[in-house]
Amino acid sequence: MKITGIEAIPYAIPYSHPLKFASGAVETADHVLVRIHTDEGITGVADAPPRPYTYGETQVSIKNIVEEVFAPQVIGLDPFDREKVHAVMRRTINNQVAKGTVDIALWDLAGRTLERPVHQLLGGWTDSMRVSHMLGFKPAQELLDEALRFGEEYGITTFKLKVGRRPLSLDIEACHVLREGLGPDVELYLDANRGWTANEAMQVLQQTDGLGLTLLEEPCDAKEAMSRRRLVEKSPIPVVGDESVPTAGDASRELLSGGCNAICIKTARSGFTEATEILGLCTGLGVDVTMGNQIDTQIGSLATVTFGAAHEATSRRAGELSNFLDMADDLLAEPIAIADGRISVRDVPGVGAEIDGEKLSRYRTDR
Ligand code: MUC
Ligand code: MG
Repeated sequence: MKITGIEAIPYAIPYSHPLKFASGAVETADHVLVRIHTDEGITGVADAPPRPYTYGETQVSIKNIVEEVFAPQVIGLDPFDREKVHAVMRRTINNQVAKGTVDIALWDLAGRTLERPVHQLLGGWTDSMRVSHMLGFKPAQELLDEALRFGEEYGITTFKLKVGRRPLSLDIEACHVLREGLGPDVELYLDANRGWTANEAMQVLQQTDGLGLTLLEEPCDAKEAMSRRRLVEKSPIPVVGDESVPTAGDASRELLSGGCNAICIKTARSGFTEATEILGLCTGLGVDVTMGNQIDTQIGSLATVTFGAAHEATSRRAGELSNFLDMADDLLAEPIAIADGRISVRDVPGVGAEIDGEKLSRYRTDR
């Protein structure tokens, strides 16, 4: 079997409810659909969500690196020789989302060829994940209303609150209002997207003590190595690395230097292959993992649940899988359903993302 071509198709779908957080905001899903074609007529597909404010990749840069740099070196290779494709991609540093998307498309291709679901090829642990919903910047009462609505409509009982605002009292108040309004049984954790200093994060932890928060994600820039290490040592809850750990090498550096003691795995920027390496590192060291969301479409969310449900360690905690609900539309032919707070994997060959051709024609921006 040979790879005959790679397409990177830019498209744009607006958000009905844009998400705001400390490092940016997403108003439109300016994503790239990657399709890897083969001489056997089987195609693998995956979605790339550029996040310029986080990783420096844009829709244009992802399209270019995939079509102009990776594709010419990868065409002609057997798609099952994944390590050879990775050797090509490793020569280029960074560009994690572009690389991750090519990797997921290769796994999708493998699943479709072998006629097996990819969650089984990866590990086959279970068939669904609990869903954690992300709450963006809003006044405290609106956050509570949103959480209550998601609890009622979808059965979701885990929420990640976006924090990192100044004055700190904005987020501290939001934590208190949410805990008061949601009761003790709902899981609440925080993600500051580097919005604070490590010492500010410490202050927030002190002033939210007793609220039962479970995790603190990316409180400050990982470059604040000394203060961050002090925060990790003193924090009563795990400090999760997210944008500081897109690769296995980054994860090992942050864990071993004490910059974090839990890891957020995102398939959008690590693919399935590097996510597997990161997961192995975490289980070996005995640190917790979460399955994160890069404000993914339904295609990206299917990839996350495919990886998350495949392994025991990634399915212990709720996965961040619900951001697609804030989009006005999606390319997926058969929409994802959230029932009783869970999303199921698809029992079909590959990752299960069938694309609606009419929608792709409507939303693609290159024609
Ligand atoms: C998150 O967990 O940080 C925000 C920016 C990004 O790249 O991902 C999101 C969610
Ligand atoms: Mg995060």
